Amino acid sequence: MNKIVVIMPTYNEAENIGRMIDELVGKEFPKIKGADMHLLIVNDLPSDGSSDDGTGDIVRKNMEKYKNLHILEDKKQGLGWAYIRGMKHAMSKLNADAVMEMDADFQHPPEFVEPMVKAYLDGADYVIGSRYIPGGSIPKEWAFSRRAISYFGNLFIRIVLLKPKIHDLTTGFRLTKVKGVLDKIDLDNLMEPQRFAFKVDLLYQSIKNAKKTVEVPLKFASRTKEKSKFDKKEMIATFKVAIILGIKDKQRFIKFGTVGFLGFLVNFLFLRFFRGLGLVEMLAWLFSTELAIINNYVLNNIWTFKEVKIGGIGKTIGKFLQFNLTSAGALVIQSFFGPLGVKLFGVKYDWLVLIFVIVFLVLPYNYLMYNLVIWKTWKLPWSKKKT
Ligand SMILES: Nc1nc2c(ncn2[C@@H]2O[C@H](COP(=O)(O)OP(=O)(O)O)[C@@H](O)[C@H]2O)c(=O)[nH]1
Ligand SMILES: [Mg+2]
Repeated sequence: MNKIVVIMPTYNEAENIGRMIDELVGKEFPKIKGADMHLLIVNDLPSDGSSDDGTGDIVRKNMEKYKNLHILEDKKQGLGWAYIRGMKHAMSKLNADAVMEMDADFQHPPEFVEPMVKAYLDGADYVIGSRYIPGGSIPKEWAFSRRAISYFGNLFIRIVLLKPKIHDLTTGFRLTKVKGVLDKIDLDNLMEPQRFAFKVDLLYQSIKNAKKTVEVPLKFASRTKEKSKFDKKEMIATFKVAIILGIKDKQRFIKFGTVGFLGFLVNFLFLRFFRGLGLVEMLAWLFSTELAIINNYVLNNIWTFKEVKIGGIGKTIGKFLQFNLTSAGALVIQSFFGPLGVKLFGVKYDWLVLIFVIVFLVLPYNYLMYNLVIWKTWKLPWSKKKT
C-alpha cells in the first residue's frame, strides 16, 4: 500500500496542533482508503534557547494514542529547513512513497487531504491544492488589497516561470511523489531555505520532474489562531526566487542562441576554407554546413542541454542522425520563406527577409525541435499521460 507522509511544520502552534491532530489523524486519515497515512510534525523551538509554547508536548502526548503520528524537533532555522528536514526523514526513515506539505493552522482544511491523495492514487505524481481553479477559493473576509496581492503575485510568478497552465504557484498545500520527483531534487541546495520562498523553487523543480501535475481545488481558510508569519520580507524573497528561476530558464535559450551564432561562423569560415582548397561549390557548402551541424550538436549537448546530456555511442549516433533531420527542416523553412519574402518585398530587402526568417522562424523551430524531439526537456500535454 502507498505510504503517504503529511509533513506539517509548526512554530508555536499549541493553540492549533491538538485539534489539528484529532481532525486529521483521528477523523480524516481513517476515511482515506488505499493509502497508509502518516503525519510528521516538524516542530521548531525558539533559536535563542527559550522554551516554546508547548507544541511539542501536545504532539508527544498524542503519539501515545496515534501510532501514525511522528515528531521531529530542532532549533528554529526557518520554514524551508523544517520542510527539508521533514522530507529527508520521510524518505529515509519512514520510507514514504509520497509526501504532502500542509500548514498546522487550519488554512489547509483537513478534508482537502483526501481529494489530493485520490489524485495521486489516480496517477498524478505532483498534486497542487489550488485556490485559483473552479471549486477553490481564498477567504471571503480577505480585504481587497490582500486578494489583489495574492492574485497578482501569483499571476506574476506564472508569467515569469512561463507556467500558464498552472493556476496556483504559491499555494503551500501540495503532494509530491517521492520516486522520480522528490528524490531527484537536491534538497540541500534549494534557494532561500530559511524562508517561505523556497516553496517556489521546490514547486519549479517538482513540476519539471513530474510526468503528471494535477491541480485539485482548495478552499483556503482564514487563520484560526495567532497571526501569520508571512510578511513583506517573505514576499520580496518569493518574487526574487521566481525571477531568478525565470532567468535560469532563459539561460538555456541564451546558450542556444550563442551556439547557433558559433554554428553560423563555422559555416561561413569553412565555406571559404573548402573553396580555397579547390572544392566544387556544392561540396564546399555541404561540408561546411555539416561541420556547423556537428558544432551545434556537440556544443548544445555539452553546454545548453548539459543537464540532459546524451551519452553512449549508440544513442549519440541515433540522436545525431535525428539532429541532422531536424536541421534539414530548418533549411527547408529557409529556402521556402526566403524566396517568398524576396518576392513580396523585393531583392533590396533580402537581408531584412533573412533576419526575419531566422529570428521568427528558424530559431523558434530549432529551439522547439531541440526541446521537444532531441533533448526532450519539454513535454506535450498528451505525452504526459504515461506515468
Ligand atoms: N517548523 C517551522 N514551522 C514554521 C516556521 N514558520 C512558519 N511555520 C509553520 O508553517 C505554517 C505556515 O505558517 P503561517 O504563519 O500560517 O504562514 P501563512 O499561512 O503563509 O501566513 C504554520 O503551520 C506555521 O506554524 C518555522 O520557522 N519553522
Ligand atoms: Mg497560515
